[in-house]
Amino acid sequence: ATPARTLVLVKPDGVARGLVGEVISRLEAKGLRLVAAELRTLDRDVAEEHYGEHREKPFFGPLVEFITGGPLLALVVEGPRAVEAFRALAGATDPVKAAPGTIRGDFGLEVQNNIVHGSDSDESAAREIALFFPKLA
Ligand code: DAT
Ligand code: MG
Repeated sequence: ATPARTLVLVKPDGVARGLVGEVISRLEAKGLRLVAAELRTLDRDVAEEHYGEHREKPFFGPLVEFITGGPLLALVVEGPRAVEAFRALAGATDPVKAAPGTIRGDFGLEVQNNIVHGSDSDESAAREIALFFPKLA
């Protein structure tokens, strides 16, 4: 069977702060393997599609502005239970509540600017990988 895959984003705040190497180091050290990588600035329609589940939330507008506001690094990584493994490395959504030792817990202070994205299920991973890397899906 092919190993599980997940979509990881180093969001524009993480790229601007020079945390790309730190994030890649942590996921590689964990044993996850890079399958694809691309630095790009998202169009609004791709951002709205990516975060479609949050369309009705009050933070949706600011979230789309933030995620389209500068280059991000999109990664596909694979390994056993890749979705769960990367979510554990990332930590809780709110970086103040995220445990120290996690990416968000070590580097973040604000919910919106929480440095990384990781797909939340295998189904989300398949959808998000198809959105960012159509040739891989
Ligand atoms: P996660 O990124 O941990 O999967 P999510 O899917 O619930 O979290 O939300 C997507 C992103 O939206 C999250 O990374 C940061 C932002 N966000 C979530 N809740 C928020 C809130 N209450 N205020 C501002 N931004 C929020
Ligand atoms: Mg989510």
